[in-house]
Amino acid sequence: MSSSRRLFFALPLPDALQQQVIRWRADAFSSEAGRPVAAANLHLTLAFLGEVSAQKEQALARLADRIAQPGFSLRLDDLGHWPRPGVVWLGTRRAPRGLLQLAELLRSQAARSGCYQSPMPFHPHITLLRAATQPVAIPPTTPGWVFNAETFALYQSVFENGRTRYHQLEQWPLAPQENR
Ligand code: 3AM
Repeated sequence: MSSSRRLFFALPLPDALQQQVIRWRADAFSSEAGRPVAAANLHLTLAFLGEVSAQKEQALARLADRIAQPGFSLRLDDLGHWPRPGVVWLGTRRAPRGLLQLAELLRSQAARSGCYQSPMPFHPHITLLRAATQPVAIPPTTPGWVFNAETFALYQSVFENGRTRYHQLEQWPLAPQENR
């Protein structure tokens, strides 16, 4: 049996924000629009790693130990629909520099460790609905919550009993925010 696991780095959503998002989402989208992502699975992906061996996982986690990036805040004021992957997402019109730097660092460490990185530009987003392949009515505005990112985490994606679940394997603090 292979010991590799399907992994990614992401920002976890604080519990209170998870709850706000799912309450708002229930009103904002019709039930036919797509399959809602479970509250506990809401996250903002920083770097997708793919199938990773135990040895490479350890190496990437030890590199993450040395990251000393400051935390940052982002306003969740953008919404969109990508019909091809069938994703409805919540994002930001102005990605803070700290977010872009953290993603770039994790992606370049992943690439140097041999994890294929998509050439598509990084578009920070929180997936709200999946299997949204038909046209979706996107609300014109979002509640514009502010997401204070204070940690980032390594997740394993597990497909079991017909459902994908994300298990948080390890979490790292971001340094106190600058300019607050
Ligand atoms: O929920 P989001 O969209 O942020 O889309 C997958 C999900 O991100 C993404 O990794 C996250 C956890 O599964 N993902 C899956 N396969 C991918 C790939 N081949 C991928 N991202 C880039 N390349």
